[in-house]
Amino acid sequence: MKRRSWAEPYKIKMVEPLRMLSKKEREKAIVEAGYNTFLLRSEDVYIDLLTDSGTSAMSDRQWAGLMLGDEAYAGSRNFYHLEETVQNIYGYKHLVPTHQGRAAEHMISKILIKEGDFIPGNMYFTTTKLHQEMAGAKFVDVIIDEAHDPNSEYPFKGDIDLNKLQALIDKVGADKIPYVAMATTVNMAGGQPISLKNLKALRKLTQKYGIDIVHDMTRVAENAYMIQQKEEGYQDKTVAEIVKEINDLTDHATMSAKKDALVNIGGFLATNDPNVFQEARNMVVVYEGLHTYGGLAGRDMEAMAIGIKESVMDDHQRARVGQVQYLGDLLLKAGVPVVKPIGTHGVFLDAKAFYPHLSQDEFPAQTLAAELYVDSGVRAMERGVVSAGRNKETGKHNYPKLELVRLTIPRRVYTQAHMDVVAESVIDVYENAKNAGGLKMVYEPKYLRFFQARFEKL
Ligand code: PM9
Repeated sequence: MKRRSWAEPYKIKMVEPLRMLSKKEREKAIVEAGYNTFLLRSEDVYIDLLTDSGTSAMSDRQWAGLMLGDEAYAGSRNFYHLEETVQNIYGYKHLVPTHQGRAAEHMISKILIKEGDFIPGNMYFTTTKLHQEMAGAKFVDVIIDEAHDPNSEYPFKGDIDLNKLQALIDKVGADKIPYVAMATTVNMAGGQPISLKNLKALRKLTQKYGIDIVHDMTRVAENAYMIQQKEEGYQDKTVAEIVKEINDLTDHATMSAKKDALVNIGGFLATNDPNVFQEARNMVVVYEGLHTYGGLAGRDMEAMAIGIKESVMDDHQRARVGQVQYLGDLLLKAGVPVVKPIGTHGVFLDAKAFYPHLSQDEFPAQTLAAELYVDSGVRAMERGVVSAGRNKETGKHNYPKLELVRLTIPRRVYTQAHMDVVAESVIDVYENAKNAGGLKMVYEPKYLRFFQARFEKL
C-alpha cells in the first residue's frame, strides 16, 4: 500500500493573531533586551520558539476540565484524579504536586543529598544541577561521549556510559552517591533519548550498590516514542506501554508538566518510597502549599490529569515529534549545521559551526539567537556557555562542548507553514554568518544567569 503523509490528529478551534515588527523595531527591541531573548516582550516576537515549557495548546477536553476545578483548600477531587492518573499511566505509587518541575527538584535534592555527595547524571540540566549543588552535592556528567558530539548520529545519545559511572563509584564510594539523575529525553544534548537497553543495565548496576535512580520525566513520552521508532523489539509496543516500562525501572521522579503533559503550569514529585513520600509531603507545605495542591489550583491539576492521558497517545507523539523532524529535515537539506540526529522537542543549531570566527568567550550561541530574532522575529534560546554558568570552585565559565541555539517547538501551536518560515530565516542567517560579531556580558546574575544576563555588541 502507498504510504500517506501524517497530519495533526486535531483541528483548530481558536486562533491567536501574530504580529511582526519591522526590522528596525526588532533591532531596537533586541538592544533593549540586552541581546537576551528571555528579556524580549512576547508581543515583539513573531514565532516563539524560546521554549516548549508551558507554551503548548490545551485540548478542548483540558479546557472543559478547567471548569471542573474543585478549589477547596484541602482534598480537592482534582488532586485525586491526578493521583490516580500518575499511578495508572506513569506507575509511581505516591504523588506530591508542585507548581513546576524545579520545586520537585528542590525537594528531592534536599531529601536525598548530604553535603559532599556526588550526583552522576546523563548530562546536566540547569535547574536540576543548581538544586543538587545547593543541597551540597557535586554533579558528575556520565553521559556517553557521543552526546557531546553534534555530528554523531548515534540514535540514543541520552545513554549513560556505565564505565564512567563505575569509575565514579570506585573513586568516591557508593555511599557518597545517593542516586543517579536520569533524564528522558536529554534536553541539553539536543532532546536526545535514552534506550531501554541502557536503562535496564543502569538499573542492574545501581541495584548492586544500593543507589537509587531519580527520573527527570519531563519528556518521558517523547523518549518512549523514540524507543518505539528506533529500538529493536519495541515497534509493536504503544507509547503508553513504553512509558510504564521506563518508569518501572526507577525509584523517584520529578516532572515539569509544562512539557509532555500539555499544561501551562504544573509539576510534581513522584516516588515509590514511602519514607521519601512522607518527607516530601512535609516539605511541600513549607515551600508550595498543602500536599493535595502543591502550589496549583484545582483546575490546573484537572488539566494536567487530562494532559497526561493525551500525551501518551501514539498519534499525538507522531505529530509532535514529526513536526520537529520536519523542521530539522528542512535545515539538514539546506546544509545548516544542527545537532544530529534531530531530537524530540526542538532543533538545535550548532553555533560553533555557524561562527567559527567567534570564541566561546564571545558567546556565539547568544549571538546567533539575537541575529535570528533580528532577521525574522523568531525567538530561540541560547544553550551554550551562558547556560552552563560558572564552576562553583574556580569561578570560571564552564565551557560546554555543545554551544547551541534551540529552536523549541511548542506542542499543537504552530503549523508546517510556520516551520517553513523559520527554516528560511535560519538559512539566511547561516548564509550571512561571517558578518556576525560577538557579544560581551555586561550584567550577570548569581543564579541561572541565562535568564537575566545582559549583553552588548563587542
Ligand atoms: N525546561 C526549557 O525551556 C524551561 C526553563 S529553562 C531552564 O527546556 C528539564 C529536563 C527541563 C526543565 C525545564 C526542568 C525544570 C526540569 N527538567 O521549568 O521548573 O527541561 O517546570 O522545570 C525548560 P520547570
